[in-house]
Amino acid sequence: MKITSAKVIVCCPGRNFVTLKICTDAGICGLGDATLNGREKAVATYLEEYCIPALIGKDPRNIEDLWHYFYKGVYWKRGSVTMTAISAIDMALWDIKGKALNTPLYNLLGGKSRQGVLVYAHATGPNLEQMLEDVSKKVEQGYQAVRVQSGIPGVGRVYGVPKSGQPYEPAQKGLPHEESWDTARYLNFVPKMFSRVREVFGEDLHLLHDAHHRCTPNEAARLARELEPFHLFWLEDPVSAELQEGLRLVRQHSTTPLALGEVFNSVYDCTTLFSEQLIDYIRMPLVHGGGVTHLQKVAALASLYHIQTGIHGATDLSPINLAASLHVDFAVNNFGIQEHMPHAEMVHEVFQPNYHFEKGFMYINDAPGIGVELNEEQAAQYPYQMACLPVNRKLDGTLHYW
Ligand code: KDG
Ligand code: MG
Repeated sequence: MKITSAKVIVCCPGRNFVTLKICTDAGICGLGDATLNGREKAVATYLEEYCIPALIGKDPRNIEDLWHYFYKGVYWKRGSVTMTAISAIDMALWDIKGKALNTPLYNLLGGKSRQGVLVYAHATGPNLEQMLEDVSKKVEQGYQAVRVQSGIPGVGRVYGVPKSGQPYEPAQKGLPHEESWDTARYLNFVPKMFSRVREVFGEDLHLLHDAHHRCTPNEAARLARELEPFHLFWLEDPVSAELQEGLRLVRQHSTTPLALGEVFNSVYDCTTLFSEQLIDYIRMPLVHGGGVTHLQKVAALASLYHIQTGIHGATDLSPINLAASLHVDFAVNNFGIQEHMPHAEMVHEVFQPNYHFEKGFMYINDAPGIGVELNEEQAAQYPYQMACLPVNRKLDGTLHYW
């Protein structure tokens, strides 16, 4: 089999998505997600200018070899843009392989290790009461695990907390907008927030929280320790993990489970965290973390250190990425939980998914490959619109430095 053509499709059904489509002389095409929120065109250009010309004529069945060709062969290893491009190629090749063998991707990864994939929902609100209402909604929908975020009294617009009634979407049209932050108010507020959530919803609901890299290791240690009575499923990104050693301090002071890695793009971002057992869940997404091929290796290494997966699944990653993640979730032994933020209806005019949610779990049908269809005519109805993630300033105007 040979690759005969490949193209990049950029569309904006409510938000931007970048998709790579690779076709072969066998008449089989595969799809890969290449969306890097706020930097979509950088990945599209990287693919169009450098990767696609090098893919033509290659045998798509040699996925491992092609992964290393694009990883090692360029000399400039790693980085979000490069790794997102490699991820898209990798996903599309696995999609082709599944279709060529007429089997769903999970079968090629060792088969199913479980009957359903436990997922967590997002509950948010500009204040405590509205956040509690949103938790109720998620519980009514059947979720057994809920990530809880709320506006903080005395702090303006907070990252990841949409205005009342609006869906979660941290990227805004145009250049980056500015949000505010105050760590002291945040640290005082969050334990009170979880105390209230436990009071209303009891002990059985799994609760998660994302600190969005806002704390120093010492602040994060205090937060993790003060959250212990509320038995979180995890505390996510308490610190920015460029300094992996920073997690030692957090770990030494608390038993609250820690989840990191949604911004990682290589196993080398994880080695200290894994080998010193500094985290409990690894959040690396397929789309920025080298695709199925690399995630399998990350999951395998994590399993040696009693670390489980908790793959990133926000709505800025396309349905192709979510479906591919679910195949990995089904297959790996050390699966923990999968993030689930349902895409807006408009997104499903373009991407027809093969998964569904029921009573706290997600399921995937047996369509071959990754199993998501792309409607290119519909995609063309929604042209790219520039959008960026926000920057964060402390209340005195200082750009947040973590
Ligand atoms: O593009 C940024 C989002 O993917 C991120 O804000 C989502 O933190 C996030 C999460 O945990 O889903
Ligand atoms: Mg996060």
